[in-house]
Amino acid sequence: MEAQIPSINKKKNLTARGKILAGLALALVALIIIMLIIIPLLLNLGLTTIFSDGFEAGFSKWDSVEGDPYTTTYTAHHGTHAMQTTTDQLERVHKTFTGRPSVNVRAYIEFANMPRADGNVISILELDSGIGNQPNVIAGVKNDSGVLKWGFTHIVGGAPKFASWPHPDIASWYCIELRVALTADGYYRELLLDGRQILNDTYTSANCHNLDEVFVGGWDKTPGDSITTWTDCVVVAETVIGPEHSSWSNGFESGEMSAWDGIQGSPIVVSDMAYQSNRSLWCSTTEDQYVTKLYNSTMSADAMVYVRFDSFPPTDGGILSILDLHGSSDAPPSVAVGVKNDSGTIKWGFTYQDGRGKSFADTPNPVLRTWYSLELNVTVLDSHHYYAEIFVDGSSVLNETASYSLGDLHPLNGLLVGGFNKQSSAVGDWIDCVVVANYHVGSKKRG
Ligand SMILES: [Ca+2]
Ligand SMILES: [Ca+2]
Repeated sequence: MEAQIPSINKKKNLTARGKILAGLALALVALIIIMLIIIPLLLNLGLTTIFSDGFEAGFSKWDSVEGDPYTTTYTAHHGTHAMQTTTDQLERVHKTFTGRPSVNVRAYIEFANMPRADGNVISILELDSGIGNQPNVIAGVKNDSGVLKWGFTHIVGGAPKFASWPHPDIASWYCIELRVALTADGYYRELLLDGRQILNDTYTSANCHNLDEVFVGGWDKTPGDSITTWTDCVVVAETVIGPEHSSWSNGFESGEMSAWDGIQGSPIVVSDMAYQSNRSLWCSTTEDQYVTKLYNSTMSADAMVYVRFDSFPPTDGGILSILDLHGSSDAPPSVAVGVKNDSGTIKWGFTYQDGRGKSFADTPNPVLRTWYSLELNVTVLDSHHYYAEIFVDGSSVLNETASYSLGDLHPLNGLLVGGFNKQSSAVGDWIDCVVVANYHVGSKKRG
């Protein structure tokens, strides 16, 4: 009798195996059906990007090349190659795609030199319709009575137009984007820097057709005005593309400060204290002690550090600044973040702001000999307004929109880190894991 039990079990096992196989088959069919649904959806999502190229494989992705542009490893925004043009002639690459009513083209561009004389221009991006050449919008830079301006350098049947702010400069990568979209009676054109609009208008024009051509490079109408440019990271899409994420970081692990562009006072790299790995920067601020770094120009920057206090400002009203983000050559906006002794309570806050007084958060309150992640975001909103926000350990503790009236604001490209703007007797702090980026960094765990 007992011998039958295994055979019954065997039958049961076979039945169970059959059920499992049937289940697997059903799961497989379901998976295939799901994939058949999802893959076209994913392809549809991908349709917003029409074309992209970073010049890592010559000009193989482009339909045609005019003049003598070439790919170089001299500089690159991403990867190892960029396109170089040296233009007193037409030097550009061209691509045709399926026509659409609205198209954006974004590229990173760096100028070695600029239009030299009043009225001279250089063109860098073009979107147009191959049918009848309407619309035809070209973006670039003009020398306007000695002031360099981004704008629409040329338009068939219409006037060029330039943004009064902000101004391009040499030796910095710019994320410049041109958008053209058909309207009921013409088209809309827009110029964006780092994904932020700097110039736009609408243009009335009959006989407009879908946009189906893009040109990228350096060309202008001024003979003898030889201008070298580097272009990289071209994307053509149906929506706003914006900037690529980019960042720079330093944790003082080399033992010195050669990765930094400047040193003020005498901060030192120490090996007996670190948030991450073995070393950090010690700033014993009987004087201003800090390190400085220049990064690529951006309309929005985040700086994040880990900071640990050895001592706080001992007297009421005393301040210690730790981080500052600012424009080129200390241009506005300049925003500093640190701590203040407010009637015996230590508070995080803005220790300095162009166009705005100091302000501090009631909570949270820092304590001594604890590592904090401290992040500052500054975003230039327009020529006279910027936004600033402070994050401690990943949480927002204070934010303000500030108005600046003493001239124009600049895109950001400077960082200052350490112990400075001290308004009381000696205090000290350690700094580690510095990151400056064009996106929100957020606190990271000790690694
Ligand atoms: Ca590249
Ligand atoms: Ca370190």
